[in-house]
Amino acid sequence: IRVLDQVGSALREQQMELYYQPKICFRNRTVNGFEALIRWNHPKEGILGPGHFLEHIEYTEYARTLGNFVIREAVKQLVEFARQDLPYTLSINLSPSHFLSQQFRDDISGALEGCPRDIRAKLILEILETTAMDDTETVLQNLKACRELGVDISLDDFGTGYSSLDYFRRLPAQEIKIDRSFVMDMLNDADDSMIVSAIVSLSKSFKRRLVAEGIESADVERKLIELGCDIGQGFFYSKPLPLPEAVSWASAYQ
Ligand code: G
Ligand code: G
Ligand code: NA
Ligand code: MN
Repeated sequence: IRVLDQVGSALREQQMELYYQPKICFRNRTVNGFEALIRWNHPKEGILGPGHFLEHIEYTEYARTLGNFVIREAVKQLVEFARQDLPYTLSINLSPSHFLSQQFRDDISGALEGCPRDIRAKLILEILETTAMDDTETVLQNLKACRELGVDISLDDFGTGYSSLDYFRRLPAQEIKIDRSFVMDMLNDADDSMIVSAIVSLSKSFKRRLVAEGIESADVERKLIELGCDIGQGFFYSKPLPLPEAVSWASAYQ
């Protein structure tokens, strides 16, 4: 309860901030965009990651408050990228309880009101594979609403949720993000490596863009490129950074 109250006041006092982790397009060797990750710039504790507060606000009104903050920040940033002629996409994470709520559609369409379609097309919503499988009717409606707005859907932590292939093919998701647990150890663990290969095949068969997260070495990167993965993300490139640093990192990348 204390954490809850603190998160509420942190949002009001603008202590929440997005950090940006670059995503690399393997084909062009360019920065495709960033994943925005929430940080709490705590006046006493310093920078706190989501592990310190996220689970405490899930299923409370603050999940929605935080979600709306993140959506609006991301849209603001995409407008700024467009103004500077920067072609970057921006991926955001949404909490399951917010995404699964009735209010979600109004929240996302409200945040995108007046936003040109080419800018909306740069926004990617990361939905946990497990969330996408929940309460299918609302999920499908909300996913459809996002697609009508021109926003892309990414299935995050893919491989951890046991999706049925039949359900998977009906999900309007343009991107799959292989869970980092499979990527990090894929050169040492034959099972992980086979799971990554299977997900690569699946993404190709269904023509979904494939992102690998948790890349920590050149060897893993090389293997993923060889397998045919599209986009990479991980500490090998950069950790999540405050916006100005992320933008300079990206403009220096080549
Ligand atoms: O950034 P970090 O590795 O600490 O993130 C830990 C977890 O928190 C990740 O699973 C990530 O998806 C989640 N997360 C990060 N930012 C956000 C956010 O803005 N909203 C939600 N709901 N989850 C987030
Ligand atoms: O679950 P999700 O994909 O949203 O998690 C994203 C989080 O994963 C980021 O907040 C980041 O801190 C963490 N992360 C990003 N790259 C790496 C990596 O290469 N290795 C590890 N261990 N964690 C990473
Ligand atoms: Na994510
Ligand atoms: Mn993930």
